[in-house]
Amino acid sequence: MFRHAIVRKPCRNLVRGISTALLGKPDYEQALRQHAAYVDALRSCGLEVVVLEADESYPDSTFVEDTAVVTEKIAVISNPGAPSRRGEEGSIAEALKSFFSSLEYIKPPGTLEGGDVMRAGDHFYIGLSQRTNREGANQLVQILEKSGYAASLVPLEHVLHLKTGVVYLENKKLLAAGEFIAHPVFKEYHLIPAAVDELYAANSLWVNGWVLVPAGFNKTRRAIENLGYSVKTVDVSEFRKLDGGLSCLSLRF
Ligand code: CIR
Repeated sequence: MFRHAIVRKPCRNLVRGISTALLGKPDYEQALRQHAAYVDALRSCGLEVVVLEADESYPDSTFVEDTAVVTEKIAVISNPGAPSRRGEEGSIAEALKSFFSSLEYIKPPGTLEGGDVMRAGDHFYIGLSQRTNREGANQLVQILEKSGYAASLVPLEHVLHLKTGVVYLENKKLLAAGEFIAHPVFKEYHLIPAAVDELYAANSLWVNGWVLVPAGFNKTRRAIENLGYSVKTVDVSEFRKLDGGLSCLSLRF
């Protein structure tokens, strides 16, 4: 169960964020409203949410998930692989110091973004992506193993981050899309495929028994409901324009 979340309000410079989505520029006011509703949804799942002020120096800084890997035992500050995102992690480290007496760090030449790290129980899957290199992933494996966790590496083919395409819904269930549907590394799990025309909905988010699903992806929402989960839909259309999804917008621990 999670008790806390850290989020950061989107900044006006959001429109300059990295994007491959070809969905147009995000609307800042709409992004602010959607972000506030996202925070409400996290609170309604029982989380205490720290809301950091926007940081105009970093267009993508609302996607805080990429800046750290946090569990009930450890907080690891990442070294983002995207040059324009390097430095976002500094203020996240400051925020995490209120919860952890010491922090771990991914150090250059290692790069790692938290979106590439999926926890399933005490096992962590780390995607090797354009953003997370083998050196960064290996540093994280060492830190995790020191704390009693296990980890394995998953080379990615098409997606931005591991959790763009696969998320853990607890109880041995994975919601997956595209390259992860028949991936041998996940064969021990019960796999729920996101609908083929709803790949974006693979980035849904389990929070304390609820599953947050992006609004507008009804087939995937129904598939998750049919498993017995209570679903909350949250509209994140403005963040989707920057390749971001529900998990990207918070650190949960
Ligand atoms: C980026 O390309 O870094 C941002 N525009 C989107 C980050 C999404 N984060 C995530 O999947 N964890």
